[in-house]
Amino acid sequence: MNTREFIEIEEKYGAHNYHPLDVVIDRAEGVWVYDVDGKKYLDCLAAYSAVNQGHCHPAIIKALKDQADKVTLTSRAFRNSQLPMLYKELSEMTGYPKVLPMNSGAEAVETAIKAARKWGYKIKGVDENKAEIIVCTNNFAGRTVTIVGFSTEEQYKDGFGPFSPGFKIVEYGNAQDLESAITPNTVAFMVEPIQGEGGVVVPPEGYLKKAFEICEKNNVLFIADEIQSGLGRSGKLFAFDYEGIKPHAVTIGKALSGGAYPVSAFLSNEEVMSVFNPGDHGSTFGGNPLGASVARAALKVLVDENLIEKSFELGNYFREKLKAVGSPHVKEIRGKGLFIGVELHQSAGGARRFCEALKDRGILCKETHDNVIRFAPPLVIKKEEIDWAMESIHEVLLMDVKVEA
Ligand code: IF1
Repeated sequence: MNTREFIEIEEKYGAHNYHPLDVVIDRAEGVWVYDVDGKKYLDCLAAYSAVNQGHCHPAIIKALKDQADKVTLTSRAFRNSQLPMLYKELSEMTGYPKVLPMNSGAEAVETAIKAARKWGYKIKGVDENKAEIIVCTNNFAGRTVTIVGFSTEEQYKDGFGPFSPGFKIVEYGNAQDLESAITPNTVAFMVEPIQGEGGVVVPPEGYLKKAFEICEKNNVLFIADEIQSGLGRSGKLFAFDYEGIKPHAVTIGKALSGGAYPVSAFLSNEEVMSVFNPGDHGSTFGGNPLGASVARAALKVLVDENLIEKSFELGNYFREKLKAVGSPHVKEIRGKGLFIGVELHQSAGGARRFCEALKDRGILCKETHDNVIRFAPPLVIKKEEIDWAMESIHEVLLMDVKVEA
């Protein structure tokens, strides 16, 4: 079957909750994906930073296959030989002494919300059911009803109410706004150190540090949502590392498994994690040996292949090349490491058509918030592959540009 035939079947039977590009991917390796017609594309989305290690990384796939032949799921009613080793390796790598494993990013975020609220009641002394959590404009933290309830994107909320109470929204990047929103009932401030879906928005320098200080001063948990920005994407282990802070808690996911299996986690300190007693919280697949084995391999690849440093260096290189195009369509080039957003002027006619044009040239990107093209390839990308892509990106960013006679 060809692309068109696959699309017809997908459109016929599938819910229309996405509007994907018309490319039907059949296999992938490293930074390259191949469609059913045999066409080859450079993947500049990396499954929203879930395949930082590159598609089908051999070491990760080997871990998946080897563990699949041993045991895949024990439930948490019993223990298994992979989870304690993931806990240890993750704790040593991140400096967080306690780990709670889940599957999707949203589940890690829901875990963070429950931990913050219970910490508020049991340790901070907030009155029962009065806990407030502060989040930011243009946040994206997942698709559960509670999480979309504090989104500022109307489409993510439309038709899904009623929503969970206890959330306040402040302007991203505005520390004063945060300080003004804090009350004695505030238990946490949850923030993406770099907003992904919000358009790869890097907050003003010093914002995260100031926000952390405000949280410390008010006995409020600072929770960093690093599900997309973390694990090397930003050129550091965590994007908050650029500000030299250590959040009280962190949510991770996506690249934690290198895209081979859903694995996420909530990381924190002994005090916060102490609020969870047996039976309080959990998940059928959370902490399963197959996911744990895959996550261990994925973290090892990040370190062994020096992908965090590569993201830092090649991200700077990529952004410099994008700036050098000097396209009048481009309003701003943002990002850190290989987490890059190119915001276009309204007059450019929207980012989607640029992504379509790039697809026709063998490069897969995703627009976000209408006018931003996101470039976030796997961190294993080579300099020469960026150079190859830049030839087409250069052309596309200058399309319809009237050259002065
Ligand atoms: C979709 C967006 C990105 C995330 C952050 C938590 C989660 C995500 C910072 C939840 C997930 C995914 C969800 C996916 C597309 C993608 C996305 F466009 F939706 F917003 F990356 F920007 N925190 N982001 O980015 O993790 O439950 O999905 O594992 O829903 O379309 P999840």
